[in-house]
Amino acid sequence: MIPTITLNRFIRQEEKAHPYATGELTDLLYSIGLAVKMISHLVATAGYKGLHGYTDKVNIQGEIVHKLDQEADEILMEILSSCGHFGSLVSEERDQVVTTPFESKVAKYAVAFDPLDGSSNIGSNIPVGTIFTVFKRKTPEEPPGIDDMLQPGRNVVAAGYAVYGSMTSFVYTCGSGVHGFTLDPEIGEFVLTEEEIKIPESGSIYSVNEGYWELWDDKTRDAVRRLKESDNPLGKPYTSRYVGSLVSDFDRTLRRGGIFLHPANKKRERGKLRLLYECIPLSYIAHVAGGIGTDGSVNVIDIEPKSIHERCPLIIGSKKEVEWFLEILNNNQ
Ligand code: P6P
Repeated sequence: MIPTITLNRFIRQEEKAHPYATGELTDLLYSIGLAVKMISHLVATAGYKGLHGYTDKVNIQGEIVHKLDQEADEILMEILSSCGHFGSLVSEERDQVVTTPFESKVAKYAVAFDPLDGSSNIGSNIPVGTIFTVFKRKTPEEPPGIDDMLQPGRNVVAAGYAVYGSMTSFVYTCGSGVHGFTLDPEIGEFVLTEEEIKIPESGSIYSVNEGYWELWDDKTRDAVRRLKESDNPLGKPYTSRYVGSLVSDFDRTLRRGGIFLHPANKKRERGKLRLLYECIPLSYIAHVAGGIGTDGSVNVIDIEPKSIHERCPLIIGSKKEVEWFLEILNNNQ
């Protein structure tokens, strides 16, 4: 019988492995786990609660806000702003950084999240997810603000995501190992299912929306064409898989290897995905799991955000495929 190790118990065990841990990171991860469980229930029951469909709002991304985007954002904002550890909070759904009152009990951390990534898929029961990044605030003795968030991914103290699909899974890392959990709705707990997840050195799947073919530059087209033919690391055509929900496409890449990309194109020279709460957390997870995430030139975790909603091209997955793809983009092949 595999021992039932819940997320909270696992996080506590990780805390004990760090003699100088204060328990704050443990507590904030509990809060994130609670918010994710609440969003899982929200997503699972939204269909009959009239929560599919749109609000009358347009967010800073220029996207019509889904009712579920707003609900998930409110759950995360309420749980995380009240847990006492976050001074600054960024949500994909909010134009500005949200700060909590600057009191004597200093909130040491900052968090950025995409509350419900892929929500445009929700009506057709395609998995959606939550993605988060946690930083230590640069100047905790100062009032919180935007500077807390504009840090490169190498400064991440915790990153993770949830996938609300056939099961609700939760994957996170605090820098020493990437760990996976499954929500058991009967007991309301996330139970450990994989410890120390590693991205396979190489894979056999490529994942990209080829509808952008006409907008890509020639090198991107050349690399994608070669993935479909035999002049590539695999020596034969890769299998194509594309869900159109970042958490699903990344989660599959993390476990089975291969490459996912949402590259730059002629209409969006910095791509579609957001740096702070999509590309950095997933690239940090990929890095810890032995893979790599890049914007086509540099490792994503070396990029320092200049604004909280800036976009970033993303090429991520097994080192072998990503490095091969980079050589073509940078004309070494
Ligand atoms: P496209 C969903 O809207 C999202 O932000 C990600 O979840 C997903 O990877 C991407 O957009 C899909 O974009 O341009 O292929 O529809």
